[in-house]
Amino acid sequence: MTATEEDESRGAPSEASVNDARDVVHVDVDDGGDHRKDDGGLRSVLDALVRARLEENANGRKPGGLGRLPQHEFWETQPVGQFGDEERREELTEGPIETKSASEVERTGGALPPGYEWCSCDMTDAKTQEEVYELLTNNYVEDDDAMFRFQYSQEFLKWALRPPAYHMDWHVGVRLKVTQTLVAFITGVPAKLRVNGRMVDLTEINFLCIHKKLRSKRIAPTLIKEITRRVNARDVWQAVYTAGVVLPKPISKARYWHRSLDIRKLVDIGFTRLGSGISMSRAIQTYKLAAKPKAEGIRHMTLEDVPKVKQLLSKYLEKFAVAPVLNEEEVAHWLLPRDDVVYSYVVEDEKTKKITDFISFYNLPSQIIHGNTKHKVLKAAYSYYNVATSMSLIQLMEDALILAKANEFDVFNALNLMENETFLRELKFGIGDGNLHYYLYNWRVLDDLPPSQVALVLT
Ligand code: MYA
Repeated sequence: MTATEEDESRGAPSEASVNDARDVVHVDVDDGGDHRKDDGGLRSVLDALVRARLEENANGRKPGGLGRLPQHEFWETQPVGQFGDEERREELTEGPIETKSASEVERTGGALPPGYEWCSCDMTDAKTQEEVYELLTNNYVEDDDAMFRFQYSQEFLKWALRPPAYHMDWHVGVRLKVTQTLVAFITGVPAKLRVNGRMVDLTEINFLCIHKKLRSKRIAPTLIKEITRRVNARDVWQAVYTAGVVLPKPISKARYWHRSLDIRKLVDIGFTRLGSGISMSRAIQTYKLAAKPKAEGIRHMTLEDVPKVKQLLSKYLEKFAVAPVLNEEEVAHWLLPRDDVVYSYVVEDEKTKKITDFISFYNLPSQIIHGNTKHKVLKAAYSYYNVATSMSLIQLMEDALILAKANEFDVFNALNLMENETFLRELKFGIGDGNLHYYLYNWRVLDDLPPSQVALVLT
């Protein structure tokens, strides 16, 4: 734990908790629509058998008997790094795992359960935005104890899903045919990534979500195959994504850290516990911050700053093995301040007019699932990209905390990516309880990367 007086903070909602239930559930999405039939429990019987076999294998009771059963029925069929690759490292090369041509791509989407159909979600349409918002608000990522669930705002979703050159057909939905209710979602946006010195044009995959009543029915692999098909159809063959769950096979494992800004509220809602013998007044004192940032000349980033910020950030990102490659248009999209979505500040040298430092964080609230009338939402700031050249990163990030507090955030979250380890303890962050794994699709990386070599923050 850190030098602060609190115990471990809860991690950001992680999807680990919601993926394990394998039992069959009746489908009833309150829509009056054409429902997929339950299979009378056959699936759970099969699952139990598979589990028993996996346990036997794991316990080594049948050495060499039936051979190894797949631990990941779907992921072991995909062009991704596999567990055990390290044992045949000599035979493998870094880069694409398979090569195909656009002519091999299927022209239509794969089969969905009867009664469901594919759609593309038009994120310029207010009704669609509302539907996506509703699906995610009720069904997206929760923490392991189901206390908090991410609550992306509609403005945030527009920002995250409509970067320059985005494709509407990469915003994939599944609807019930009869009622048109949106019940599942997955998205891709175009991006460029530098990976161990090579440029990769790819898609960033995010917002994989299946309605709670349709879980554990192997719909996720169908969604993933469909977005893969749509991305391949545009001649793009690689993807990057993050997840709390462990899948074949992470290229890196990062951890969330949390800096309390409103300790009273965080304790009230069960996000944080005070260490034994620590009084609230002492904790408040510990986390107290100045009312105003300390850096001279710090101000909001503006449109005119875009070329200079691009230069500063691109140069900084060269240090890392995995980093986004952004043009000016993308810098403007991702980093210009947007009300209640993304906050960005620059430090400008008065004499030279150079931009020397840069701060950014985004606003991702979580619903307090069993919240009371006093507290319904946890307002969390997430560290995005930060560059310090005229001061230490510690000094710069102290200003980030001050600015987040001034904007009424309750907590400031940061991953231990890039050079973040240099300020986390010093600025009284506490370690969270969940990992965030980084993955590449159809791109092999021979050696796992420490999070300090990863400079990609996905929203
Ligand atoms: S991460 C956020 C994920 N979302 C949530 O956690 C929201 C709440 N949970 C849900 O909505 C569901 O539980 C989900 C799974 C949808 C997650 N990434 O249908 P199933 C595998 C990848 O029976 P369900 C994000 O958005 C699982 O290991 N695979 O399961 C990035 C199993 O496969 P295998 C996952 O619980 C997404 C299979 O699915 C994940 O009903 C990146 C079971 O399917 C996960 N987070 O639904 C997606 N969770 O048997 C990959 C479970 O093999 C993109 N699974 O272990 C790949 C690149 C595609 C584009 C390529 C272009 C070239």
